[in-house]
Amino acid sequence: MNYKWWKEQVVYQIYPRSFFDANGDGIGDLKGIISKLNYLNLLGIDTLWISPHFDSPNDDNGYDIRDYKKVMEEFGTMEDFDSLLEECHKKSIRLVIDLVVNHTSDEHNWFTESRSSKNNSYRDFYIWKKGKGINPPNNWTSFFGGSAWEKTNETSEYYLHYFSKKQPDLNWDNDKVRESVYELMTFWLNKGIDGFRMDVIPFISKDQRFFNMSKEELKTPEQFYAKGPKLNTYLKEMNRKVLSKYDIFSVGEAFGISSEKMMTISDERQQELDLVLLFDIIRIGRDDWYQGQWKLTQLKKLFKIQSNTDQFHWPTVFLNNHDNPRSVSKYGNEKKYRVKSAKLLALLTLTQRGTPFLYQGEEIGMTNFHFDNIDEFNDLQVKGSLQKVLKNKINKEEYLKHLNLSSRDHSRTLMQWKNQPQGGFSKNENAWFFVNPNYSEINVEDNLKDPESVFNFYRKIILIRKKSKELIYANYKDLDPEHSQIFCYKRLGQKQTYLVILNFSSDYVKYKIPFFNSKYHLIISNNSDKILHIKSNFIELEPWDALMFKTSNKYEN
Ligand code: TEU
Ligand code: CA
Repeated sequence: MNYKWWKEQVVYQIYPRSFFDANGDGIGDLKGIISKLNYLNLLGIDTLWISPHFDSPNDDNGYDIRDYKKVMEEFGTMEDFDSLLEECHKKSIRLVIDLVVNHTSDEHNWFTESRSSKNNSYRDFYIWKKGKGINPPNNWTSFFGGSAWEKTNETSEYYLHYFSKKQPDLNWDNDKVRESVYELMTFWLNKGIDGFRMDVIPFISKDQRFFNMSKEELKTPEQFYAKGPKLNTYLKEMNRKVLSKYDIFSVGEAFGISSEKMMTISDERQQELDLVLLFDIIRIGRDDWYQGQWKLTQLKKLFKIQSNTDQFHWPTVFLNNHDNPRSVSKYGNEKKYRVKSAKLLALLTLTQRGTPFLYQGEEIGMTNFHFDNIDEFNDLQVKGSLQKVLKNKINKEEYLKHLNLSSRDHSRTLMQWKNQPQGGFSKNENAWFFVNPNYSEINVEDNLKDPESVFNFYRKIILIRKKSKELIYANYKDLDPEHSQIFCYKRLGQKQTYLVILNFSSDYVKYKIPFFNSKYHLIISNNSDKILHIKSNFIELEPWDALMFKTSNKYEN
């Protein structure tokens, strides 16, 4: 096993727009992040990843970049960024930024040049094709609704956009595009940032045949787009020319790729990316906006796949991000057992094999928001998909019901700091987005005061992790893959073994622990630390109980 700092860290993702508004204009900002660094330090996280902070017209909240070397005005200035970096480093927090280079904004000057004429020197920065009669060049679709092609008046050709039409895809087959990307990466690296989270990185290489997708492929375009022939080549080049020259880490968002492909991208011997954010777990039961049922046995299977990778791979573990619903609402019980199940999910995330990525608000058990109406959503994907939904004869109520389970906006409501208007996020009554009305019960201030809070539970486990490299690097073994309510696994270290038992249900369960050992002692639980030793291999589990035991390996087997 290769020891690396980025395997041992706990990452915390911030969506700056919703985190904290320091200047009272109703939009979160960089100064807001700076003012909360003590809070993050207390939680014990090592690395911050901030969602895009660059100049943007905000068609997709910053994932459409107009100028890669300028800070979004609403978020502050370059001086603010520099002091954020400095303050993070003073507190030994690493800062990772979002690299969005599959596409730019259509307002980026590369694109305004590119669209202006066929012989402009930036023409080939993007992908331009002639239409087929009155139709676009092929049947590729955009994730935000409709065709992935948009025609412009200037030259009557179409450009490709996998996301909104304000997010034209860059042409990575053009050497100058790749050089420009490496140059902007170097700009930020020379400031001293500690790494990149790479947005939809599997999509950068396009299949140059531009064939139509088959009916099957149209169902999951992300899998098709992620199969571009030169992905590995370009990542190797990027690594050689840029990444390898700095002591940083890279994590690729891997929407659309299988766990097998993930293995090629994050294989240490291949020198491409360090880590990959695989989507299988976070998308369990999902089909686009549709959230179906899922089973614990399926979830366990997915953890098993990513945790049992060989020594050349290091997985990531995350149950939340800015594109997905709140974990306690999806995997836990957001009502009666909210606190307990949020703690269970904390124990799961922080004791699996891999680098954990937490998302703002998760550490206090924030829940999904309830939307009454489709017009209440901010996310452009909601309106973008509406046409398709209606065309497929699904009524609006059905769509809304699923959006209330699956929408990206659940994670984008305001961070809940205090029992105050706007949840203490802003002094401005007109913040850019909703605050969940449950901020009166769920907020940071109350969490800090209560020793039994979700926050303090996260803090405790993070501390346990920090003190034990053994736990971090231990092997993973699912002891009971077929049980429908209990997730029971071991982490087998060199000298110590950890046993984790999670009751993923609101039932009382009498459980027989497989491979019992009487020397196990409890090191943390979400049930007032009642059970200190397991006396027999039968254990009475209460709803959403989560326990971790430890033993010395001399008692194992
Ligand atoms: O998202 C990748 C992505 O395609 C999905 O996770 C996305 O949420 C979409 O809804 C799939 O249906 C990344 C960013 O995380 C996301 O916020 C951006 O909107 C997207 O890329 C485009 O940059
Ligand atoms: Ca602000």
